[in-house]
This record gives sequence, C-alpha cells and structure tokens, in this order.
Amino acid sequence: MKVGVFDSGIGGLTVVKSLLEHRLFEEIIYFGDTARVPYGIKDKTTIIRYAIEAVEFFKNFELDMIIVACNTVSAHALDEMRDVSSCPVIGVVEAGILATANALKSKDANILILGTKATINSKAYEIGLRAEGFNNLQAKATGLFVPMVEEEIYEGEVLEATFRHYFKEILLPDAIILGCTHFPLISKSLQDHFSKKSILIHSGDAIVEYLEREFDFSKKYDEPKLEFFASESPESLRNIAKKWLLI
Ligand code: DGN
Repeated sequence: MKVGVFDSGIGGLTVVKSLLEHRLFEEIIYFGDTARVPYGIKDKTTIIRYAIEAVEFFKNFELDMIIVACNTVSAHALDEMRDVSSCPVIGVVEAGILATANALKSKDANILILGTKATINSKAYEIGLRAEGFNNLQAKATGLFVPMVEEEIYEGEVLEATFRHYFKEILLPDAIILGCTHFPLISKSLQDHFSKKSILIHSGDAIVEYLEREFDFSKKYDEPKLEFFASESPESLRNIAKKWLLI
C-alpha cells in the first residue's frame, strides 16, 4: 500500500516513525507545508484551504490512502479533504480518541488534552471523549511547544518554565493526549513534570492501532520507499527526517 502523510510541518514525522516501526506501508510520501507552518494559530477557513491544497498535491501520486498527521487539520478539515480526495483520508484525532478509550480502564479517569489553539478551540477531542463516556476532562492549548520542538528544545529549564506557565492550574492527569504531532518529542519531560504513571496518547501509535483494526495490514514491509516533500526548504525537512527517523 502507498500512503500520503500530511502535516503542517515536521511534526508528522513522529507519525511516520510509528508507521515505519510497524512496517505497514510499501511506500510513504510525506508532505509538510513548511512554508506556512504553524497552522495552529490560523482560522478554520484557512486551515481548510491549505488542507485541500495538500490533497491536490497528493493527486500527483496514486495513493491508497492519506493520513492526516496533524491534529489541527484533523480537527478542522477532515470532511473537506474527504470531499475532494479519491482515496480514504484518515485523521489522528478520531484515532487518538479511540486509543484513549481503549487505554483507560475507568470512565472516571482524568484526561488532559494538549494541542494547538486551533485544536483545543475545535473541542474535537472533548466531544469525542464525552461520546465515549469520559467527562473528567482538562484541555489546554500549549502552542509554544511547537516552536520549541522545531528549535530542538526537548528538555531543560526553558521547557520547564513553560510547563509551569501552562500547567499551574492543571490537576494530575491519568492520561495525557499529545494532541499535536510535535509533542511526542517532549513526552519524557512531560512525564517527569506530571507522573510516570500518566498514560501518554501518541498520535502515531493511535493511528497504527486504528489502521490495524480497520484494514488488513498482514503484509509487512521491511524497506519501504520514503519520499519527503515540503513547500519550503525540503532539504531541511529531509535532514530532520534522517535525524528523527534514523534513516
Ligand atoms: N503538528 C501540528 C498538529 O498536530 O496540530 C501542529 C503544528 C502547527 O501547525 N502548529
């Protein structure tokens, strides 16, 4: 199977990492809209316009499916992408909600949802989790983590000061939804700040769980073909991909 993976920038590489670890695809075409990142501070109309353009880009390839490896786009533009796509379009938000529901034993569990301003304002996670019976929810827009990860700040004083700023009124969560594909890079620091007992929900692992449930992935690919495209500085995206994905 041949898949297109789309993110506003480099964050979606954390999803590619999960896809590679599980050897699901024969070919992965990644597109990061690096010229226009971040999407998380943009309004719905703009996010939809950019997302539709990404589908148009993927029409150059004969894809079996598109994975939206961006929570912001998944929360705002999935239906519109599906309307213009000739292959299935799968988003990380729905997958993340189902992965959270599967990971938690009690419906009383306290769930902290982190994401960009656009993702949190959409309430997509909250609506989905309430529909699954979870009502003990905290949601916090933590957009500053995006440029920090882009600056390769994954731990240390600056990040800890940002945690103190964002989390002063947050109660200890049983689960933390990393509702932005940049955030897995700071997951160790998040667990040090909260508790090692807090379960982390990772968009990449959630997508794998979702795909394996919905489609037949019995065939595994050890050496998939990978191609990386970006709307700006594709070389720098490829260099980060090499570092993060160890390819
Ligand atoms: N990686 C994107 C997400 O999962 O929402 C956010 C990056 C951004 O555009 N701010």
